[in-house]
Amino acid sequence: TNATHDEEASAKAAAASADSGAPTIFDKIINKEIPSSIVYEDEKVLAFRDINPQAPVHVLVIPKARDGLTHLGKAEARHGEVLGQLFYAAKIVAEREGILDGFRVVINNGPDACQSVYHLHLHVLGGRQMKWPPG
Ligand code: D5M
Repeated sequence: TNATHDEEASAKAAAASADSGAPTIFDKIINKEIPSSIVYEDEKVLAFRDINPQAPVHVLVIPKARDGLTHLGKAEARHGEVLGQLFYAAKIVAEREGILDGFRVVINNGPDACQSVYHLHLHVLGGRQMKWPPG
């Protein structure tokens, strides 16, 4: 139908613009232009509380320099170091938040995974019993 066709067309348009490399809200957070609740920060990585928490602890870990990493699907060998730094920062966040006994690290990659911000980020979730499979 036309309605289905329109929905598909607009979904494709949204997906196409989604990883365009345009600045995201996270740039403003990195530059402290908008407030965030920072849990951990170093030279390369910033971790702050998700504005729409899905668990008692829900922290986002991002690279300060996106460097092409709109999403994990854009990862190249040269990103290996920062990818490692992100995972290590996730562990520091879990430690600081007291959830080392059980936490989840999630990356939503692309439209089919409902990614909404195209600046790579790890979700660190915990503080409650996690379920499997996730939605
Ligand atoms: O996750 C993107 C996440 O980013 C989503 O859980 C909301 C969060 N978000 C969006 N804007 C903000 C601000 N301003 N502060 C904190 N958290 C924010 P995704 O995996 O792309 O769906």
